[in-house]
Amino acid sequence: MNKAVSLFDVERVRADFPILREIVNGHPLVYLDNAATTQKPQAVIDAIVHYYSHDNSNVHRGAHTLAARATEKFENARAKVAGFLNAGSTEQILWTRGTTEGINLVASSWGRSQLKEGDRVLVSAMEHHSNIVPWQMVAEATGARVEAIPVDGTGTLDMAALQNMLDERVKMVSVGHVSNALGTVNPIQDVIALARQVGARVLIDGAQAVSHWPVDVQALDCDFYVFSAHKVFGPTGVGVLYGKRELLEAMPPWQGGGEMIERVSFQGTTYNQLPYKFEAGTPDIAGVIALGAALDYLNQMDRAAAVAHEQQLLEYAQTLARQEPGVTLVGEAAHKVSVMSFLVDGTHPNDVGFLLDQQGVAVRTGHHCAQPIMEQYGIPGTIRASFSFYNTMAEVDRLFAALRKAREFF
Ligand code: 7TS
Repeated sequence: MNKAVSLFDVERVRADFPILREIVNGHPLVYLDNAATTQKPQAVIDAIVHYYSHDNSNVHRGAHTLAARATEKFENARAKVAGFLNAGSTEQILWTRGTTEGINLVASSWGRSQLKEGDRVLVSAMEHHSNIVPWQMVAEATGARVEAIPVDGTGTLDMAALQNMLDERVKMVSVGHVSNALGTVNPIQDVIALARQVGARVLIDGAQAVSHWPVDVQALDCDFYVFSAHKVFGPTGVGVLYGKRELLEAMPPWQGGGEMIERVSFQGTTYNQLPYKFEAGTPDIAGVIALGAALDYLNQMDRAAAVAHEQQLLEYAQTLARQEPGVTLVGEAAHKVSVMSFLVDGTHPNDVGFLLDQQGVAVRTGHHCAQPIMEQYGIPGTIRASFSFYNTMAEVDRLFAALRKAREFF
């Protein structure tokens, strides 16, 4: 047995995730939809229950013990995220509702204040819609243009094309760290270095990366990095936007309301300091605290062993897929996370997804909010099995057994 696997006790890890014991349609659940959302360890569930049972209060406002307790835990979670990303300071960690809101915040605040007619924003052809549409909206408002960096048939970003596209009119390069539809890991360090040569800013959509390995925003030297708590074993409704301090300082507030102000009067309002300038209204306090618990959970894990286990799941699944008659992989970049998109001859992905679900196997089917790359490949969508460290080789076998059974219906 490989050393990495022997270091990783998958059964012990599975015991931490109560939902993995669920029976679905009469079968033990095989959860292979981790790119859509990850499951939550008991520690995260406990953090939410504990917060509402013992600490519930509004943050930064009350003059009482519970408010102080809630505020301390809330800000402590911000420090955990700063550590998780190796950000320079906690003031550079802003709470959002998720990746989508983080990108919208940057597109609206930075984009509307910085972009003008003729400016160019580059995104990759395999982006999630949430890293395309906010830029199209700001382009419409400012006269800037959104252009796609080409992606080849294997799902690999065309770096030579990117180099050719770059000129001084490119003001933003916004790319995913990892493609949710294909699993491709993009060479973002190289993307950032190229963008720097023309003075462009870089936003990295980390939604699909943070569940696999630690990220160091200072080493990357990106301008913005965004992710969602629910994709990193935390709750839905919370996300993180990291930004370089000088950019965040210069950006106008996005939403107005409580918390984001210094002083309000009808003569003129002044704004709060970072990070509160961008945090109008009561946040998802329990969610933020539970994200902190999710990061604690990850930090006590051997993450190198976890990702090695995921890579073994991917390799095994892709090997079986290549041997399976009528199955075609979609996305075979050299560097991938444990996401396997595929097609089955003579079937529609949605029908296959339904038949897998009947056998307790949860996958996602469709365009995965990445319609442009599906259109480029001339397909309506794919069947996507996305593996996390709590999945097993036996579950990969269950996927293929269920697939063979599903095919009997066609
Ligand atoms: N960016 C990427 C790369 C994503 O994978 C997703 C969600 C988002 C942005 C949006 O994240 P949200 O938390 O704001 O919704 N991706 C998926 C998926 O692949 N299946 O369901 C959601």
